[in-house]
Amino acid sequence: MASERYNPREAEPKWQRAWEAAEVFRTLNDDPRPKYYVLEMFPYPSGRIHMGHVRNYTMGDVVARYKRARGFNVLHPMGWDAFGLPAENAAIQNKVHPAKWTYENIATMKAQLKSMGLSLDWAREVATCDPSYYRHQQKMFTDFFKAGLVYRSKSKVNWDPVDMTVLANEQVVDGRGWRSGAVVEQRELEQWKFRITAYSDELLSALDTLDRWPDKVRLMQRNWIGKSEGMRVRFELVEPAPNGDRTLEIFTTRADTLFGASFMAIAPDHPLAKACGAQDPGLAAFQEKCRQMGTSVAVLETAEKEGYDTGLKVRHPFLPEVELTVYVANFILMDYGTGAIFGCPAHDQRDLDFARKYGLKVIPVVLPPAADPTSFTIDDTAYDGDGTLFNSAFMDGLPIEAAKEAVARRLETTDLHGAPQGTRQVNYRLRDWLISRQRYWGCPIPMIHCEACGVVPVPEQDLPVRLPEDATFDRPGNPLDHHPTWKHVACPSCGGRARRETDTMDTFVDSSWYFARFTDPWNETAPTTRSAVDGWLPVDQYIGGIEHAILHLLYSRFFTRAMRATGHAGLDEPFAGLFTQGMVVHETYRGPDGAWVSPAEVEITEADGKRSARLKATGGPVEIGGIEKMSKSKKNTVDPSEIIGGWGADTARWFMLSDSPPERDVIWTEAGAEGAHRFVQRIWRMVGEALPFVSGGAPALPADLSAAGLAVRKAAHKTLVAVEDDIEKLAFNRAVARIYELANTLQKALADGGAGSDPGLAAALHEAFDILVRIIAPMMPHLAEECWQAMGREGLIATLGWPVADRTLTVDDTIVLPVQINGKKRAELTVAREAGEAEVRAATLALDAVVAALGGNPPKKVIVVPQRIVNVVA
Ligand code: ANZ
Ligand code: ZN
Repeated sequence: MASERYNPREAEPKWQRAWEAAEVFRTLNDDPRPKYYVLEMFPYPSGRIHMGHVRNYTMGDVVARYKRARGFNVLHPMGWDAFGLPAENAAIQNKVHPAKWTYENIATMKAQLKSMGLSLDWAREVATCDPSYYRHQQKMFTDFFKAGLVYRSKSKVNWDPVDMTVLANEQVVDGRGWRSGAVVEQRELEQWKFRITAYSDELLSALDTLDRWPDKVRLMQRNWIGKSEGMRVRFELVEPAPNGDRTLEIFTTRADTLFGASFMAIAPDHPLAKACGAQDPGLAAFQEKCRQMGTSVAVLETAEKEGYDTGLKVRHPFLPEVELTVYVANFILMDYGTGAIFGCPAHDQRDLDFARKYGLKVIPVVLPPAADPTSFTIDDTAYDGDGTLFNSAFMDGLPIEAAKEAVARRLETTDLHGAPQGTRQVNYRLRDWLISRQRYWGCPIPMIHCEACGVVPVPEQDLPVRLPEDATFDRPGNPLDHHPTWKHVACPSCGGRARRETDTMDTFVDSSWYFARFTDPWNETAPTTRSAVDGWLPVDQYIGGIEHAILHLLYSRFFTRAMRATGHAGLDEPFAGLFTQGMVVHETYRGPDGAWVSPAEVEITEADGKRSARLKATGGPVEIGGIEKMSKSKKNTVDPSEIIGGWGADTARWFMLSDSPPERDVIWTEAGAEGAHRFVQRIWRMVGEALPFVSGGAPALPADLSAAGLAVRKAAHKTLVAVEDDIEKLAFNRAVARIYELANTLQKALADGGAGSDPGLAAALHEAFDILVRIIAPMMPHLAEECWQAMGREGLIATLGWPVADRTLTVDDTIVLPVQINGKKRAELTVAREAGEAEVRAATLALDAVVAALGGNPPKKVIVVPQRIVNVVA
């Protein structure tokens, strides 16, 4: 058998069938063993799996198989994030129904995932587009509504007038709809929202408890929630405004800089701006211009700061003689703070840009440490660092924080028209989550509009509100809205004529609770079963891409809290451990005409260390470009099915784990995959060569093991312990490297040929191969089973416990000391850890290198630094 090559095309499907027949990966909720929930972010069924999926799911599978072997009741489910725009676009372009398109893709991708040999409990599969899933989402929506966590309000949205739909900020490219190319308008529409801001503070503070999340993800969430502590300050208008207002209220985090104020600015849609615009056509035109620009962060950060003088003035709170002009400015947002600010150009860059443009004063009030107050000036960079106050009356000499406190106390106790002039205020950048989408392929929002009763939730017994199957996609706008009958219903409350909500939910809603549904997907009457969801959650290890670091994770954290508030779950945090894996990247290629060509079309040759490429088909020249994230647009993708169909799943899995730390990008190369495959074959060959010693039952280990036998045992047990540690830390590449080392050691031991006459070594090899095959099993499960069978072992490795390491073998009882001769390192000495000075000295002088250097003369000196180094002076 040693000469036979391992054939993954036969072995892999065979073992997959064996696992399935034995229901090895079926997970029971009432299993008494300790639970372990490992989950990878479920895929969008776009058509076929890509290498990113292979990497992500391989990592999760290693953890799942390892934890199973360690005695946990492992939950490792899979499903489909199946609603979304691509299905609807396919319907428009190819005249295929979104459901058909989606379910066909699911079938294809499921077969692909199965070919990877993932240890998934497919019995728990869910697809979010299935009424058996979304009915429960609708139930929770109505529960959230009743709990005040869902509401409807007017919101400014990006409106694509050609596609007749609302666009997310990311779908607006240079002010135009990403698909239609039409100039996007800002419209006020009634939209459904989740009250995520009810949990702003909790979502922020609980980040501190997520100690198994990457710091960078926690930081991104922290910034997204954006807590800022500041003050609301009311400024008195010198003349009452056209709408009768006598004060203008602003929000600031830097009340300490009040003496540096040189203007006021309000948002274009601030009530005061509207009142002034009604009387000033120039202002109205400016407001319209701002409206067209939109309010996305990218736009606000890059657009030139512009303003329009309203003619209004306010009085400075501490300097009654100072009057500040009120501008309408394009960089002030209405939905943050109060939609109004005081501008302090010296210490805020936007304010400085604005002041320079309109020739306003720049008054520095914070002096950097060691700067000279008589000469310190601001040119074109605002100073936002630390310092002490100056030019600031009662605050002079105070550090910033103390100055904030001083000014707060003063404003809180100053009266302005019967109210304190200032109040402390905490603000969050986080906004409520707008979930309305004017789309067909999403979860219908289960609400009914009745003229008499208002909005009425669809009663539970009428759920699910199913999508009509006979929708049409041949014109712009929302197919649910066009549908001739779907939206016409009787009001559940008064029985009168009413209209269904035709908006569907943002698909992020679907993915905000799927991890909870997996815990009991069979429950037909409720979204969750409390014993199951509370028993399984939190997910012990969640693995996915960094692109979901903010929204998906934050929404899921919100949803879990909302589920708790409505009795659907009993905990706050869904994911105890989070790991974000790097991307799969690949070289790019351009053909003779400059167009991208795929790796499959390219032949690479290497001559004199230089790589060159040409087209396989025509021999035409190909330019080798940079290494980039695999993407269809650059055609630098590799099809997982081709890899799996050719080299086998284990090769793909092994390579995905081997080359880089899992959090970094991994470069997919043909050579790397080939190397992984060589290793697969090498393990197989070694097992074949070792069969005389390793087949059948374990021989007893003799008490007086030979040195060779002991070395093999030590190598095996050390590797075992290290691999355990690596997998626990998700350091898969390190585990792989150690397994390579062990394979080398075992290969050498076999090659030395001593095992035939050394029963101790033979027994050690028996044990070592046992360990080797079982520790590769989480990574290369098919190969492991095949080897296990060849070695004549019983049962499936997939059902076996993890080998138990003998810790006495993993501590070294010898040490290696460097030996220097006249100050230069010339040799190494291996001695017993407890060896005394005399012993070390004698052993040193017996070393070949030392004997040669001394040339028969006695050494002038031998200095032994115990446990560290030996110096010989010749
Ligand atoms: C005066 C000031 C002086 C400010 C200074 C900053 C530096 P964060 O930390 O993000 O909360 N601001 C307040 N409301 C705004 C709005 N609706 N649109 C645009 N900008 C707004 O930022 C708070 C600061 O952002 C506030 O503090 C205010 O400018 C500005 F040296 O007030 B500051
Ligand atoms: Zn009614």
